[in-house]
Amino acid sequence: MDNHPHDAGAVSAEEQAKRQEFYDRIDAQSMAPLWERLKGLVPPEPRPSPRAHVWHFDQVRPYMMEAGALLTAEEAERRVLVLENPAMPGKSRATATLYAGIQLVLPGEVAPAHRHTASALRFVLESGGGFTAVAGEKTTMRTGDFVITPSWAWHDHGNTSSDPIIWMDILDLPVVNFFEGGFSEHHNDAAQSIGRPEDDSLNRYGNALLPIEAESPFGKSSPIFNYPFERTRASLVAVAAAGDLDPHWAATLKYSNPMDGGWAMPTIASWMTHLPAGMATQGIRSTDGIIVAVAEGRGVATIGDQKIPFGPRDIFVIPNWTQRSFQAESDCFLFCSSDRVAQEKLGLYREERATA
Ligand code: 1HN
Repeated sequence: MDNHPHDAGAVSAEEQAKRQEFYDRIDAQSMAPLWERLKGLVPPEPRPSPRAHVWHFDQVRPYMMEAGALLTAEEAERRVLVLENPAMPGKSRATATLYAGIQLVLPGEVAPAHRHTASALRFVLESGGGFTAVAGEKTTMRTGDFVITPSWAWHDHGNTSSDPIIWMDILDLPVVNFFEGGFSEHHNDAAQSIGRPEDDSLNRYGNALLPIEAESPFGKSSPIFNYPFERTRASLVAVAAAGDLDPHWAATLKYSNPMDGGWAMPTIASWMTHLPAGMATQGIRSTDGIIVAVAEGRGVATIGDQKIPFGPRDIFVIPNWTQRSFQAESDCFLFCSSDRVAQEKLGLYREERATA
């Protein structure tokens, strides 16, 4: 509450010293004066901790391969380089509320099975055909696929192809750890046993059909855990071809949970935006901090007063309550994730469109 209408006036040095002496005494009793803290506790508008930042894939990839030569996926448990927002060093966060990293699984490797209450998503950056197994079912991870590991689901990754697989991980760890409610455990076997055909859940839940007595196998998370890029891309191309381009959102479709029509995950919102070549969007800002991975295309993102040129597989951060707009040099497909779904559930989400 910075915009205080009442000016309390100046305080003499003597009064100030007296107050300070009081603050020091109550500090010893684990108490503090709210009037000294109020401004920081209730800012008039969001004050983002993260800053806009880009990791260019061409620069990141050699470090991934170097990590690949240093240790095996099994040794590392997960061979990941954390994408840490430069304004929040040591926090393992890309935005205020989301963890992000880049993971490498080399041919023949296994990232051993474990589970945790944190939810994870993968966005595949480069793949000749590695896979993940989730709760007894395998799915091949192809470039551009959006893959979910629901809370408390056993998961291991493998790569039986002859090429490395590289993907971006996003987890809700900062949220789970804020509540200090997290659990995790290791599986007895490196790779869990597979009990169903590949892509069984996509076939049952992913064609605008549901089992006649559908019960959500993953609780609040979508029963689909691979949303193939091929399908998402085709839908977006059709939406753009129909002329449905929002000035701020271009063509944007959210990944949804077919059980309830809401977001695919309970804590992380994900969507894909398509800008046909030449399109420039108008500014918009929203209270969610966003991580963007470029599935296809080249362009420039304007984030606050920063211009960030991007190309395929680059990853960048849009801080909360910071104006964003995009300019597409070629047809762009942008994968985006944020804490929007959590903010919506808590009644906190707001957005504001710039007037042209
Ligand atoms: C995790 O389980 C994975 O399963 C990736 O691939 C990154 C970062 C922190 C905690 C758990 C994975 C992770 C992670």
